[in-house]
Amino acid sequence: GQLFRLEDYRPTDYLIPQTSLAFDLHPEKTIVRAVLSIERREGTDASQPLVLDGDDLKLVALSVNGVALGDNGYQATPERLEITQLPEEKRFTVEIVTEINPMTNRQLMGLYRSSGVYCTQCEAEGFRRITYFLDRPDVLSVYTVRIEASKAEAPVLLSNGNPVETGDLPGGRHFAVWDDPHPKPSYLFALVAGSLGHIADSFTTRSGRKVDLAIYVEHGKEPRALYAMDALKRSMKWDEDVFGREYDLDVFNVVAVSDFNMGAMENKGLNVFNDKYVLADAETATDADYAGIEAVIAHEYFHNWTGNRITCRDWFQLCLKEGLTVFRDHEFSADQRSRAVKRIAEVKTLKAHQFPEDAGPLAHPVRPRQYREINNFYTATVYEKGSEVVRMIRTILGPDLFRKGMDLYFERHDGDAATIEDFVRVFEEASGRDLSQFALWYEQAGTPNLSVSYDYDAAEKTFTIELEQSMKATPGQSRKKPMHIPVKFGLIGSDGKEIAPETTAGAEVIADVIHLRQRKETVRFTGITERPVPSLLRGFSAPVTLASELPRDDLMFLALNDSDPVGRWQALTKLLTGTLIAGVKRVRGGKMPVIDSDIVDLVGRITADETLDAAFRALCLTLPGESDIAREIGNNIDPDAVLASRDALIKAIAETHAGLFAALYDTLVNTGEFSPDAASAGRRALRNSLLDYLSVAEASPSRAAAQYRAADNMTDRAAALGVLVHRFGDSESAAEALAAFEKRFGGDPLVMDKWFIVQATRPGPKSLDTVQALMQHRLFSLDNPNRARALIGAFATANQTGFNRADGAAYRFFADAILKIDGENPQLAARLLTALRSWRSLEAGRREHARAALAQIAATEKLSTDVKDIVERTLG
Ligand code: BAL
Ligand code: ZN
Repeated sequence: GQLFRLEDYRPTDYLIPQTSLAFDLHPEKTIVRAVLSIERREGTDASQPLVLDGDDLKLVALSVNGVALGDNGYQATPERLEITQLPEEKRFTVEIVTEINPMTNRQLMGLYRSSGVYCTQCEAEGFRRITYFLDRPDVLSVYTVRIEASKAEAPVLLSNGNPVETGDLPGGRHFAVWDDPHPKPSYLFALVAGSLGHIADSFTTRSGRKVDLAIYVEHGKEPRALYAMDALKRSMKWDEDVFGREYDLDVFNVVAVSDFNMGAMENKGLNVFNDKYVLADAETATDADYAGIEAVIAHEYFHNWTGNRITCRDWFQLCLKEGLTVFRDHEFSADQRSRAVKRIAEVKTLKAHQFPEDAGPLAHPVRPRQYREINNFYTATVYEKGSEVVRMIRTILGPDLFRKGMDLYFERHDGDAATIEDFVRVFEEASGRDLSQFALWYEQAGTPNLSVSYDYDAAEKTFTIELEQSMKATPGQSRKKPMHIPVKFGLIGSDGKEIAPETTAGAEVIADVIHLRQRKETVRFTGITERPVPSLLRGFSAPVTLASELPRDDLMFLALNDSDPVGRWQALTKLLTGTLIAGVKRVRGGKMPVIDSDIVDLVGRITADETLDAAFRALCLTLPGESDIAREIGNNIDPDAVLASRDALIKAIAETHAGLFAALYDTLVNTGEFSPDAASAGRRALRNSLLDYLSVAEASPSRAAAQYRAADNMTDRAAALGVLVHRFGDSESAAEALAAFEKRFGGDPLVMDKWFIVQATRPGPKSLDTVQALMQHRLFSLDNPNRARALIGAFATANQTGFNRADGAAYRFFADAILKIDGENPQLAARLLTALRSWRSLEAGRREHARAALAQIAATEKLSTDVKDIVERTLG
């Protein structure tokens, strides 16, 4: 594949101010007539050809200013249309007719069919699979769209913007016309046509514009869209209240489809969703599903301003819209739920997905400087670390100057295709601060490590913190410059209260933030009358790893006393990780892990503390996962030893606290009707973590089997099933629950994904056989992204011992599956393949098996650009 580089950016010679599209929809032969008003840019003359992008297109007709072009006026291939015979005028019209086949489109890019519904996905470069176009985000156009289809097959006809006209046509066909007044790049184009049910509602914006809202779903699933609608209205209100952003069209439509590569897509006025992020009710969705729906509905809605009104100049700037919009959806969820619990969940996600990316062969800056396949850059780094960078800007500036900068961004760049430089500049201007060093966060890949040491001088009453930052080399970046790292901190006295120093000297300290800018800096606090316990990186104020020489007693103290819940959780996690890693070492030496009874006690104390949020206690009770432990170990990983160490600690905690846990389990039982609110979800989360411990203590599946039978909601049902399959997989109870689940939900593939996932993630080497058998299940299909992710994706990313079987059999199976998927859907195949990105940190035997599987993929002929790019970078 071709290498695209940021420094090669240059604007187009031609613009397309207006685009008129007419679709004549037929399953296997859809005709697209595109009328493009073209404008030649100042300084370009008619000898400069107009070169349009295509992908797998068939040109049917081409004319310029109404006159058909002869063969010598253009050159067309499926990938490119070059028009050389052009008029002298500055403005002219090009009319292009293409023929496409939605039925055979299994890449799910461009126009395709999902369960009989026509739908589109154009980001990043799918529009060129519909018609020839300047398919890049800096070409903004006003679209009018006419859709014609069989009325029986597609009674619903939707596109971007506002509805203009509908009518019947001869032959059982009908049409609709949509007009979107807001200039937009082609990646935001959307069309949906099919037989769908819907729910309708409305929202009145603060300036009084009444917006009709609708969510379209498969017939019969309408009630399952009600929560998404509620989340949408809350999002619209929140963006007005918190960012001053109002919606700008008469309608806002959301459509749920069952075949979708991404979570959802923010097309202007017509968001298309993976049905996983729309459909929910107590019977079929877990609390995590509800939270996911709320977040994704909000995310796509928020893109209307951060992404659509202000878009990206080029795809290198992807984080301009994605990092910012993730930050906005995080803040929304924090306001709707528990802020602390939400923040801890974000930190867990970042560490689980982004840190390994930053530490491995696929590491890239938040704003990459080069790519071969842009689809491979919709990553945790661009999204999650991109959001952390925006959060740090707010931490550095404070909320008021941050809002002032955002207001300036919207005011100055509305209607623009902007860059990261534009974004950083508005905050510099709003605050008068110099953010040039801070901007390195966009340029340098890798996770900075902070080494911290402390010194208390009782005679001088001074407390000194020494901070040193370092960063490992990443692909293409061997030497790194020091970064501007905002370290939020507190000094805690023995009474648990914050100590306010008299003076500070050394590194800049503003309020409760240390601004680390040099490689090594010292902060000296005076007037400190007792040795304080420092809490560093409160709220996880920067995406860094922290190597602190804090003694164990201080960590214990912080886990119980830090006023920052994130700080408490970080201290506890540090203690747990330390003891778990010590256990792994012993297991590998053929010994039993030594149980640290202080830590076991600590977990009990936090669990029993009724003053704490149930959701927070559930987070504390959930030990670092196997992949978290592996990541902290860093190299020479033996996943079996990791599992053994973790299970030993779970058993010790479970047996020590069985009485407390059993009593708490009973008091947390659901009473009354199911509600997905955060407090109720928190109680369920705590009760379900207790279920796992109690089942281990009781060494019996009975409690989980009883919970499974009694459950009146999916959260409790799925949790019970998880315990049965993961802890007692060979038992009658597990088999019965699996059969009952299949009987109850076998008609609903989306719900059955949970059934695939729970089996794919059963620890141990036998799970490979299970996964292979499930590939033959009547509901399974490698062709559907949700199914493939549920079985293959969950197995590869969430089953450390099963996937990393010592004999390498699972890697070989995985490589075969990736190659099969690549034949249909390269984007999906490439994404799944990233599961092998940390192969170099495995112990030698597994490492060699993983390398061989990657090499087998790399040696295959006819790989997609997507998979080729990932496999080559992964092998390095
Ligand atoms: N723009 C792709 C899907 C999303 O991030 O919203
Ligand atoms: Zn997004």
